[in-house]
Amino acid sequence: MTPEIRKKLYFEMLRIRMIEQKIAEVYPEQEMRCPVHLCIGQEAVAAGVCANLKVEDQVVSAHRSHAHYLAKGGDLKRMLGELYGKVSGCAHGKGGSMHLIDLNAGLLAAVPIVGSTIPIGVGAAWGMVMKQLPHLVVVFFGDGSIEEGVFHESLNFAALKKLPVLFLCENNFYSVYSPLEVRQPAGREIFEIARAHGIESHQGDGNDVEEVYSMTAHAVEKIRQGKGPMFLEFKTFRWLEHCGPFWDDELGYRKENELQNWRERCPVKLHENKLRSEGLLNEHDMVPMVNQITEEINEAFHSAKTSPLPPPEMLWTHVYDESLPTE
Ligand SMILES: Cc1ncc(C[n+]2csc(CCOP(=O)(O)OP(=O)(O)O)c2C)c(N)n1
Repeated sequence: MTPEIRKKLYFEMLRIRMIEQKIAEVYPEQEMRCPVHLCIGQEAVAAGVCANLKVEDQVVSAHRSHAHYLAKGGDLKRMLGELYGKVSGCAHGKGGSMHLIDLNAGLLAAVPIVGSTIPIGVGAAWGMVMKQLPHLVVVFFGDGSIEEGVFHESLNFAALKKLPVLFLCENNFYSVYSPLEVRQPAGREIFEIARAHGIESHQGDGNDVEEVYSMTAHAVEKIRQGKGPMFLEFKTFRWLEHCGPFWDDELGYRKENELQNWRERCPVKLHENKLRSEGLLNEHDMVPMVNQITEEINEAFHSAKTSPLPPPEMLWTHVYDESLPTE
């Protein structure tokens, strides 16, 4: 891995972290009129995976989608416009945080019905095959998705048709307040379920961005060679409440010290320390980086806050794709 890639991964994670921290900070102003599911603590997965993708590769995501959107090259102004429900938003302000889309960047859809994006991604991958395009699709989903029946149908179909799809499970151990222990038999590993469908599957450390990057590079290479789907499970942890900008550890649904232990393994800090110890990053690099991101964030928030709301007549637009033949 070149020093440039390693530094780019750091910048990407820092940018996602700073954007989400700003969303958390201003959310209580009550101007963003949609729920937000923040991914603070999970930045390494989005950054490490998407750094291996081309613009033409497609990504689908679920309710916790900001990092995937940003890492895939989605436009920040259009993302924040969407969170503020404004016409400048990437879904014209009609979708909110859980319906991000940026076709120019290959972000096909974010859909919050748990598990629902898995067959959408498989369909998109099948489309790639039918159109003989050399690209692939990445489906991001959480550990909660594996309990939906459509997960198994989709994996079976993708394996059967050898589709160019990477199933990417971000295992943060909780579905809202329910830990994996009350949802899955003891000792069952998620990546092994995928393996049982005949798909090459691996498990990695989702807080180590270099591991995420390398494992994804291997998977993407195989998929591009036409070897069919791959499955990666990365273990990581969400720091804040399931939905919203606040901390909720006082509720006691997580094990004692669990959050603290994961915070000590902050993906951004881990990578920063590594780069610093190798002399690849120092204070002189950090200051302009932080300034650049801060400026970008301020501009994007200003744009989102000052953009108009969609006019009432827009209620009837973008409901169906009018360009499609009706017969
Ligand atoms: C079919 C369906 N059931 C329940 C919900 C409510 N719900 C929203 S997010 C969520 C938890 C999903 O957990 P996971 O997939 O592990 O993602 P995480 O929130 O941990 O990132 C649930 C149950 C939903 N959106 N869709």
